Amino acid sequence: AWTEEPRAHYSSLRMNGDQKLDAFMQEKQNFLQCFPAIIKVLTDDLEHPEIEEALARLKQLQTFFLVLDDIMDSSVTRRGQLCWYRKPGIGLDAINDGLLIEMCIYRLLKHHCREQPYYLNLTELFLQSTYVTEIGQSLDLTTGPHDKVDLSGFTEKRYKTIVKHKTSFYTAYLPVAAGMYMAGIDGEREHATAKKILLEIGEFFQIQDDYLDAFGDPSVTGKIGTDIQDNKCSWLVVQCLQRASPEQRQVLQENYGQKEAEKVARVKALYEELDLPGVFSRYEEDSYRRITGLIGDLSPPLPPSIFLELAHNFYKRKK
Ligand code: GPP
Ligand code: MG
Ligand code: MG
Ligand code: MG
Repeated sequence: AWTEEPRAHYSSLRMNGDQKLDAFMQEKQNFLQCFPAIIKVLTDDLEHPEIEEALARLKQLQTFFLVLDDIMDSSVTRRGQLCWYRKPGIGLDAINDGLLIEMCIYRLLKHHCREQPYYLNLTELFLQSTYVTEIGQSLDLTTGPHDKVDLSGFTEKRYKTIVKHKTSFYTAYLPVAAGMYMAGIDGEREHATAKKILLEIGEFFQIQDDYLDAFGDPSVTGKIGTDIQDNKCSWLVVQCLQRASPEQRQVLQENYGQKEAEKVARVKALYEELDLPGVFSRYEEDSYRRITGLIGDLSPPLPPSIFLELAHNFYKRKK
């Protein structure tokens, strides 16, 4: 429980790299052990045998934002496999699958938490997270349309707005806020404090995601980058524009937002010319320092270890 000393978290902060990996693998193992029970709750509907086929399909459960995001981003792989919509015989039926997985959130909440005092708060939190994420996804899509490259739209301010909505809220605030509600911490002040730090951590997470999209190793990240082809308002393009000469800006204008491999390679070469990997490295250090500073100012009942652990897990990740 949140109100108790979270011993596991404190101790993991003192672990070395290998021990941390073991602890992480163990947590992952624990989660995977629960997974069959989750699937069972969702798919054992003995009263309605006529929908059995639809429920059987759910056994291949994936996260709903990502199933839908991969369609919108024309992505190829996710978690080392073909994206769900690219699997033979699936195609755009994946839209319904994504929506169905979304509803599983509320079926699980009802099944496990209906009698709990925090049921309404949790339900509202998930609904609000979906709304905020969809607003962010909408900005993400319209800032980088398929048919027109308008570099003047790729500003730092727009970038931060997109990321706060499409990623930070559901990736960082949602899981911690859910734990807070379950531990009976439902005060506005505590949630505002937690949100401030978590939205920063979430921004850090998406900036890494954008960096890895161009410079990560797909065999490690499990996904092939698409941001350059997709004309995305990525952190890299925003940084590139801040540093580019008029000639370099012209190179970007001619090569960004197009699917040809040589144009994508030209954009990546420009990113290298401007040393964006070095810029990212320095940003990563600065941001980590700022986040740990914010965490250091926390007061009870919010335990710093939860936030530190999250920051540690994201920092220098390769996937
Ligand atoms: C991350 O963007 C944001 C999401 C996955 C939210 C999607 C929201 C929907 C309403 C569907 P991204 O496209 O950079 O992620 P990735 O790199 O993992 O594809
Ligand atoms: Mg995507
Ligand atoms: Mg996307
Ligand atoms: Mg991405």
